Amino acid sequence: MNSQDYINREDKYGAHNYHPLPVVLDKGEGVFVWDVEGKRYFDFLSAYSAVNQGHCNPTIVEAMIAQTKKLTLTSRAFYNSVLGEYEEFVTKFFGYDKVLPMNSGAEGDETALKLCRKWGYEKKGIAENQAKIIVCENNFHGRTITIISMSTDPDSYSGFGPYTPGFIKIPYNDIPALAKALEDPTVAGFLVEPIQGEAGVYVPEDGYLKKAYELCKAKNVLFIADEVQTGIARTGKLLACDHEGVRPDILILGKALSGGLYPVSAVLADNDIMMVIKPGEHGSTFGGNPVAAKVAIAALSVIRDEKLAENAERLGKIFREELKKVQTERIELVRGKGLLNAVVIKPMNGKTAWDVCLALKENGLLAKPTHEHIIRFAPPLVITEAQLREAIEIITKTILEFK
Ligand code: IF1
Repeated sequence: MNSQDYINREDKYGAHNYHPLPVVLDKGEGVFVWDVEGKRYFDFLSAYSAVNQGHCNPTIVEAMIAQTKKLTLTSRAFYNSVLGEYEEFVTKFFGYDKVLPMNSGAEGDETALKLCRKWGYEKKGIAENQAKIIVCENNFHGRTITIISMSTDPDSYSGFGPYTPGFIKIPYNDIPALAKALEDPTVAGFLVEPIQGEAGVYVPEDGYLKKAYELCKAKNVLFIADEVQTGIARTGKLLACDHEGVRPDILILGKALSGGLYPVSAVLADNDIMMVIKPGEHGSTFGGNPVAAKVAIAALSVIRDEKLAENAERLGKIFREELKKVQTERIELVRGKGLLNAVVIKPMNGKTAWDVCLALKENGLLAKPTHEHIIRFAPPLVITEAQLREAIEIITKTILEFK
């Protein structure tokens, strides 16, 4: 079977809810992936920042195999010997009293929303069913009905109504709009991505998160950070909120929490918030299972031991500096933090970011367009400076092909 055969089979038997780049991957190691024909590529998507620790990271793989041979799932009807170890590890790692383990990022967001609403009723005293949560335009928090109810992207929400009420949508990176929305006393929380990923790696102004946090505090509103994509060293710090010294009241993590081996997500908060959820009120069959617990401990240990935040910070600067030097009207803008970056391409002669990504693939580098003319560049954080410079050469050469 060649690549086209694999693509045809997916096309025939799989739902058409994606439009992938035409490459069929078969193997991964570190910053590289190989297609079924054996061609090697730099992976500059990292499964949307889930494989920050590199493909098939041996430390995480070993931890997973060992636990898989011993005990994989008990459900939360019983205790298991690994969950407590993970709960202690992850809460100390991020500095919170408690964690609530889930699987996907969307489930993490859903958990945070439920937690926030319940806190609003029990602690803030909001009248029954009146709690509101402020969210930002162009957000991306996942695909469930409630989450798409927060979305302003018609591709995400159109045709899937009726929607969940209780959200106030304001522009991102807009402090006056937040201040105004916070005047409503039924507001329980403000949910925000420290950098908007899907919107095109949209980095807010310096000080935005700090100011937003302070405004929330003044109104007794929970500051909820969705760090599913930005967290776990991607932006050059453990959390993107760390850049501004902001400690979210509720922190949502996913993706790289497992290094891409397994769906693992988590919601972290202190006791006064987390303890409003009582037995039977929330959970999931797989959440906090022994394999996930061991995988997450290993994945976070790799981040710490291999100093991946520091590497992302240093190499991210080189990436942006080098691409800003490239003399071409094709590149409109380079932006990002750490190794979460975007290049805004000027569409010319009908060629879009998609065409550039196809050419990048031919030249041995995989990246994904977001919207018509933005390309996200986010390699695994284990990338070395030499590898990064080689990748920058491929990107530069490719963009210059589009004169
Ligand atoms: C897809 C985007 C990235 C997320 C944030 C929660 C979730 C995500 C901040 C939900 C998921 C994904 C999902 C992926 C594409 C992707 C994405 F382009 F759509 F926005 F990364 F940039 N919060 N992001 O970014 O996590 O339930 O998927 O585990 O194919 O939909 P999930």
